Amino acid sequence: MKDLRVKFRFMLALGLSMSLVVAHGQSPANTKGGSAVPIEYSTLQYISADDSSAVIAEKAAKVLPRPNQTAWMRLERTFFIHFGPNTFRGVEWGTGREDPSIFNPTALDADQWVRSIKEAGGKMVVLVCKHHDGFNLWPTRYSNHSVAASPWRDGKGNLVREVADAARKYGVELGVYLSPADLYQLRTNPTNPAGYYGNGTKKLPSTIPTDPASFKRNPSIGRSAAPGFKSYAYYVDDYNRYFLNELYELLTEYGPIREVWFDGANPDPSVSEAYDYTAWYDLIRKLQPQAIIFGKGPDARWVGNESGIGRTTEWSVIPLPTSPENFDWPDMTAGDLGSRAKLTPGSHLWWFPAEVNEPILYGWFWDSKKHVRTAADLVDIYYSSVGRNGNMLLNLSPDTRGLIPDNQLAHLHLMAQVIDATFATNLATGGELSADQSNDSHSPPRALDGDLDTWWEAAPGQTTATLTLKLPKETSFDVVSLQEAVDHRGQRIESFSVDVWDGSKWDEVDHQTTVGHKRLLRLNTPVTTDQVRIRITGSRLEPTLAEIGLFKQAELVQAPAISERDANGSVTIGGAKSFPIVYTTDETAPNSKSAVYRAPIALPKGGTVQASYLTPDGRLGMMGSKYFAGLAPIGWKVVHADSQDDNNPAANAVDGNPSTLWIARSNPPAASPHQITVDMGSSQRIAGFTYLPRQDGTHEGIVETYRFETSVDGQTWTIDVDSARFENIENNPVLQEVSFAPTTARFFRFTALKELGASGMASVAELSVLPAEK
Ligand code: FUL
Repeated sequence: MKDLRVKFRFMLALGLSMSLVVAHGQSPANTKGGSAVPIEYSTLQYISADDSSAVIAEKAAKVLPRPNQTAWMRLERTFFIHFGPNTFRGVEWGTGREDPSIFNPTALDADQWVRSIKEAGGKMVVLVCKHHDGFNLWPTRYSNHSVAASPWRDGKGNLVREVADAARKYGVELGVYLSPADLYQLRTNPTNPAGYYGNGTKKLPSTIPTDPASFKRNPSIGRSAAPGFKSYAYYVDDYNRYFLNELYELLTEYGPIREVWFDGANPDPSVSEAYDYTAWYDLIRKLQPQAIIFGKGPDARWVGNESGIGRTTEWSVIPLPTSPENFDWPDMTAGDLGSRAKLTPGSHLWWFPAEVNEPILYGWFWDSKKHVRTAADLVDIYYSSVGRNGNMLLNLSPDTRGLIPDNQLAHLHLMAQVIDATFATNLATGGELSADQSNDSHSPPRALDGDLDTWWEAAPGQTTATLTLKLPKETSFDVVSLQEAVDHRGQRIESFSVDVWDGSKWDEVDHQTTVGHKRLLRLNTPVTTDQVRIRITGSRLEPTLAEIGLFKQAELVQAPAISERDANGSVTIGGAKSFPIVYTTDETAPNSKSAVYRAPIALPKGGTVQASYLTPDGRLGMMGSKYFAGLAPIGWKVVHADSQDDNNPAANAVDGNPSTLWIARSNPPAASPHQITVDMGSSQRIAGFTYLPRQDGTHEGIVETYRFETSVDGQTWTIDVDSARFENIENNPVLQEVSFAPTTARFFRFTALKELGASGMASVAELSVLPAEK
């Protein structure tokens, strides 16, 4: 009985309904004494040892999203804001030792933030309310380390309030990011000796919200509950009580909250603290049942990178090795998370959609040196996130004024214009959709009615189907949009092709795997036809389509392609269009008078190439942009490396090719720490270096902590940077640029002091140095 009660409490904590409990306990084998037991739709299914492959597929097809997920998936375009002490220090991760006086934006305008998001088609803003440094952007009752201790608005400011007010004004939903890792509260933080994090206190009966005056003495004493909310009892230690009280404040004082974002990252794991996720989830469900719990939580999963790239096969139904109430929600970064091969006996099938987060800068917090992703890149990201069955969560970074700078806004607005213009008119509307067979209650026109809650469905027993769309007239399009009726029928389609009629035969223009909430296919060149065919070639159960769309991008939406820089320091530009390409290398946007591209561009000292197509009537297409950091390795030689893998020699670290690696082996005779010395052939005046971590999606050997030294003669060495860390490199392995005092050197030495992964090897895609003068 006790067990059952505990289980029921967990289920409530996860927001599961009783229907789920019944479904969870159903006869999993689907047969009993020879007679078939129907498999009901449910938010959770369990695969038994004796389930046939057909039963497994049916169970996977009958997992439905929970109500909070339905609303969330339909937001599609959402935004993050990272702003805090890190903004003022130009770092990605803080230390928790920052003086709150550094938080002093001079012109902060949350209205500008949310207005920009609204204008960019954003449906939600997730505000980082407390990052890993532990500084609170609202005047919490439970810590002095907050805006109240800063000079901003004379210590009377509340940034969560300002963002919440602006969100309400613009009809944008609100989410909150609250970092579980908290360096200010860390027991070992000398600036806060009374820190709660990992302080080893006993769990005590605690009323949430706790009376701040008796937080440590007797936390069973509560303060008054927020209007319209109740108080709750938990049995927790100091840090979890602190965290629950912060959650309580954020979830009761700022209106409806759509998402609570739990980051798994922890810059200082030397002190351990057991997060009481069960209590946190329970409190969230009680205070804001419609909220999505992201990341370290049951409702939405990190796609696995911070570059905006979803999987081409992206299942929202994910097999969990244990029941959701007992699962600890690790990062799921493997390529295949949900194919049939993964649906094995003992799995609990759970709706767990992807969220695809990416910063507009090459980093989460603003710094004047960080480059902005171009509108063309952002449009690509839209297709690789929303277009691959995931929500897009694009971060904007206000600067030290407290404003989103113009260079971010320009690209943001152009991205939105392009996307909005592309999807303004569904060219399939008015067409006649038929299917080779259909369920009587779900005829083809339902996939063209603009309503996600009505759908076409294949006839009972059919798992393949052909739908034919006859267009009223010849139409050109280059984007195909498909949406399954996931909220009513789950995710089913496993493979499909799109064909167009060329007047005498069908030509296949694309073949893909999953669809889910939304799948966008972007064709390289537009096709013109009066008939389109969608062939569903594999499905877990009768396939469905809630909506079909055909769209046409503006002519010059795809930017010219800028190559990597070769070993001689040259960059080439190419593209699918026959128009001339104009370009610049001085960071200004190209215009009709800019140089016309004719031959490879020499960039031996690094720089930025920006390029657009130019039409004969003087119109410019979208701009492509690529930044090349540091000196090209012309004439460079590796003079020493502690070791090298046979297929990944040390020379690869300075070959100008980002896709080849130097891998230093972990086994003898490799020295530890791993080290490489490079002779640049002649003396250079330099002021920094760059490290490009491997870009192949693997993290093994990526250098996290390093030393960088320079030398004139290869004998006497100067340490330019020692024991420094590439912050957040595990989650966001982008190019790292490190500046130091200008110096003259012919040799440099890079030492890996700590790498990611357990194998003990180090990996480097490229190393270079930054010239003191460009
Ligand atoms: C990461 C964090 O470490 C970054 O600083 C950022 O907040 C990003 C969204 O998540 O894991």
